[in-house]
Amino acid sequence: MPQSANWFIEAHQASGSSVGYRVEERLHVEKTPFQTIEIYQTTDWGKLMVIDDCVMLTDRDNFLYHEMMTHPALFTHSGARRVVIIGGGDCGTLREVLRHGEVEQVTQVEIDERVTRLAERYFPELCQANDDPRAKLLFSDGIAYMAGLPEVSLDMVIVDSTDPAGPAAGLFNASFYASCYRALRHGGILVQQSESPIAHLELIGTMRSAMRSAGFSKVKTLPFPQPCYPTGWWSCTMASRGGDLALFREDDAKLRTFPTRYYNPGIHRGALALPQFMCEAWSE
Ligand code: AG3
Repeated sequence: MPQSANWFIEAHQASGSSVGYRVEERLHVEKTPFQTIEIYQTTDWGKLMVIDDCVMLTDRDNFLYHEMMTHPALFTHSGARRVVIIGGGDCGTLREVLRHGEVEQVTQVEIDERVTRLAERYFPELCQANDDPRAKLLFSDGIAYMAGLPEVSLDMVIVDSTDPAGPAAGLFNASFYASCYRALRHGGILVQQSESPIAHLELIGTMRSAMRSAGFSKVKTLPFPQPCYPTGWWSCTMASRGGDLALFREDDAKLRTFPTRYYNPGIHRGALALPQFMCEAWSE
C-alpha cells in the first residue's frame, strides 16, 4: 500500500473512488460559519483549495472547469449583457465571464466571503479581473438573492457551487430554478455545475427534470474532463428560456479575442455530443 502521509485524498463515498495529491504543506485551514476551507501546496499541481474535504480547484487544472462553465453558454447566447454568478467565490468563473466584451455587468453572489479572501491570497491569478468596473462582488445567500431579483432582468445565471450538500443543497431544486427562470429575459440561459456523468447520472437527470418543470424549454448537459474532481469527469448543464442550446456563435468563438486553454469551437461541438449512456438515460 502506498504511503498516504503526505497526500491529500478526497475519498468519494458515492463512487467508492478517490482523487489525491502529494502535498508539501498545508498553508491554511479555517472554519468559517459555513464550512471548513483548507489550502495546500502540492508538489505537482500548484495550490489546492479544499472545502469540507472536497477538492474545489488546483492551479493546474481549474481552467477546464472554469472555461466550460462560461464560454459554451456565453457563445450560445446571442449577447449576454447582465450575468449573475451564484457561488464562484474563488473568482475563476468571474474572470472567464469578464473576458466577453458583450458583458456589461456581472454580479457574483458568494455566501462565504472567506473563500474569496483566501482566493485573493492564494490564487491571485483567478482574482485578477476582480477590479473590473463591470464586476460586483456580493457576499450573501444566492437563493434569497435570486428570489428577490426583478423579473426578466438578466441574461445568464451561472451556478458555480459545491456539491448538493451543506450551503449548496438548495441550489439544485425546482424552486431555485423557478427564481432563475423568472429573473431571466427571453433567450436567457442558466448554467450549473452538474457533477460527474459516471457517478451522478441520477442527480443530473433530477436536475434536468427540475429545470424543465421550472419552465426552461431546452436543457443540455455538456461533459468535460476535470482530473481534480471525483472520477475525473465532470459536467455542466445549461437550460434556456426560449433559445436553442445546440447552436452557438461558432465564428465568434473561433475569432475570440482572449486566450483559452481548453475551449474552442471544436471542443464546444464535441461537448454537445452526448455519450450513448447519457442519451439513453434522457432520450436526447
Ligand atoms: N466547484 C466545485 C464542484 C464540486 C466538486 N466536488 C467535489 N470535489 N466533490 C467550485 C469550485 C470552482 N470554482
